[in-house]
Amino acid sequence: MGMNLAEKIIKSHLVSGKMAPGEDIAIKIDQTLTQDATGTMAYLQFEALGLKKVKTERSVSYVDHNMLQASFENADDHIFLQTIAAKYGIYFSRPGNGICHQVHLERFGAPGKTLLGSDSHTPTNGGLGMLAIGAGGLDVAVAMGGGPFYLKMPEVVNVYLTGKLKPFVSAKDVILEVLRRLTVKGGVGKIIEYTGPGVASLSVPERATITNMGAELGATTSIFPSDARTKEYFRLQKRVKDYVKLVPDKDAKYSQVITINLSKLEPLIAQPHSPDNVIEVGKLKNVKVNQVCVGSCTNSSLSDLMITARLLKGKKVHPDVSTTITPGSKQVFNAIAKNGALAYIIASGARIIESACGPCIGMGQAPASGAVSIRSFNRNFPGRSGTKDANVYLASPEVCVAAALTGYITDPRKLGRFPKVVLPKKIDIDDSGILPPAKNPDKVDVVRGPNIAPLPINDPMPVSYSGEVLIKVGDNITTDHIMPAGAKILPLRSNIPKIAEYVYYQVDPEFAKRAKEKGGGIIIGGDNYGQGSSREHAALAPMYLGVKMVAVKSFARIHLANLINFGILPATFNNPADYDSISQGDILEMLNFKEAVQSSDSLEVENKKKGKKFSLRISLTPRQREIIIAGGLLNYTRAGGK
Ligand code: MIC
Ligand code: SF4
Repeated sequence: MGMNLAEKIIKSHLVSGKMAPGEDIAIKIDQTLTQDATGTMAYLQFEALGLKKVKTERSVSYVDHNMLQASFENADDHIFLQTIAAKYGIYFSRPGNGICHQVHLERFGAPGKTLLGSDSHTPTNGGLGMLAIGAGGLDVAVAMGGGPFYLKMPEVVNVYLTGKLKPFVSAKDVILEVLRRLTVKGGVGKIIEYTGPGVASLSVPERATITNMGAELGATTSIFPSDARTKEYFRLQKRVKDYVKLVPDKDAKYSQVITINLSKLEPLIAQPHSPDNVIEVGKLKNVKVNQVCVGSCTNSSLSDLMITARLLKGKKVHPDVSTTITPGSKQVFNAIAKNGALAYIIASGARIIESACGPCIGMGQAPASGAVSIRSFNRNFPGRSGTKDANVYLASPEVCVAAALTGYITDPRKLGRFPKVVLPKKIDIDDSGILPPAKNPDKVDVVRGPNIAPLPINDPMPVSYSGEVLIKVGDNITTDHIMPAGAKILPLRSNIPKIAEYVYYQVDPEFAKRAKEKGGGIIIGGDNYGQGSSREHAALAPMYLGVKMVAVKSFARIHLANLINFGILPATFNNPADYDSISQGDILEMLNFKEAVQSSDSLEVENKKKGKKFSLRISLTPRQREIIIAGGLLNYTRAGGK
């Protein structure tokens, strides 16, 4: 029987398990990437494994998130990351070199290889036929140490593309359409594989926009074939040697087929506060815009910036709109500087930001109170921009420019004719921003400033447990709710005791205080709990506060793995009425806590306050059960667990 693309790559990397959807498998990881906000923990964890050097084909450490240096913290992190990379055989992409996913696509991604990254948008590199998966930092640390990555064999869903995008309709609209159809939880347990005659009309950066924002579907990853367009991209990047053709077999099977006719797509926009809240731009009337931001790992490629510049050429941004433009990498920045496109942007009155995540993660450019912000980014969760009551919309660079010029959400087709954008056949390739590892690692001292706190270690699981419900939340809770980022909190990523003060800060500022007073406890949640970012701090910081169990209706993939990695028991409700019956402050007693994890799929719970008994479901592999009993993956690995 023929194989699809995802199956082909998984098969050639399979370490254990059966490739049937839902089965537990382990795959070999060829490359890893980290970024600074998750990287400091990942490298402390790698260090704790006690190895001399990474065992991957290529591991790269990027600095792109914590770029504001308002105090010593971020600078401390950068020096730590640079020195630890040099010591352990890791390439180091310096601050200013660009956003991890964009730079990895340009310089390291390779068709047919596997990539594990401590960032949920790692699937960006699926745009060039790579199996690229986001994970928590500890999973990435283990992969750097040569360990396989464990996951459930996903179903493979086919998005079959026909036709060709019309002017002013772009790759962003393709993924917004997929989000509209599948929703933010529609991709859980799935790989989204793009095929069909429409694929050839999309360049690698356009494909990467689509695979990038596939993260918002909750998908394990998204992938495109590697074809003539891929080869063209490798030629531009002067690394044709990394190109291999990779296409699905003609008789490949998929669990579901979704057809999208590119010719029929309209400019789309995701409304506040979820990436799947999608509507045609033309349907929104009289929405006044205060801020526009073009950039982020979704839409900051050379073609995105060239289109933005050409649409701005000879025009001025509206006086009421604060407009920022971020090139995704130094390569893109340099190219637009050399070909003059940057001059059009500057002359338009837009503000240029250095190549980094910036406003996407609330590192600067927080909108004004109650403002409307249109962004070419991938997430518009409440408060993520840094302003709690801002209304953030997500759209293509074309839609962003239309809003910047007119001051209203506007269908970009009203801007007139689509400019002819000719992309250069040649660009400067300059890897001086990527430092190779040291030739003499023994001579490198890892520099640890005061912002680098030691790793907290969890205790093994208790035999029985009785704890208070510290908080009860609803559906689609994001890791931005659980462990917010932004300019104030993100710099504390290397310091768990400090960052733990901010768990659930936006939702309930008293949470951390209460958790400490009660000596830990339990979190109750709804469906798709923990969607969004890969940040393991959303598990690690609750662990530090003594959270022992998170019981919800269903979990998002990466957060579930992170809870297990840090020894917090993830359990699910058998019955929605049990969820309904629980309130914050209830005491839940589980006399067979450890025994259930050892050997059962069911955990008996008594709600002491309500005098009610019910059971929770435990769906864990034998290995995951051992990890939780040990108090987390680090304890488990140190004790010789594989
Ligand atoms: C994000 O887009 O939410 C982040 C910030 O890149 C995160 C990683 C992090 O929280 O450090 C992600 O996507 O995984
Ligand atoms: Fe950075 Fe935003 Fe991309 Fe996350 S989504 S990696 S914060 S640009």
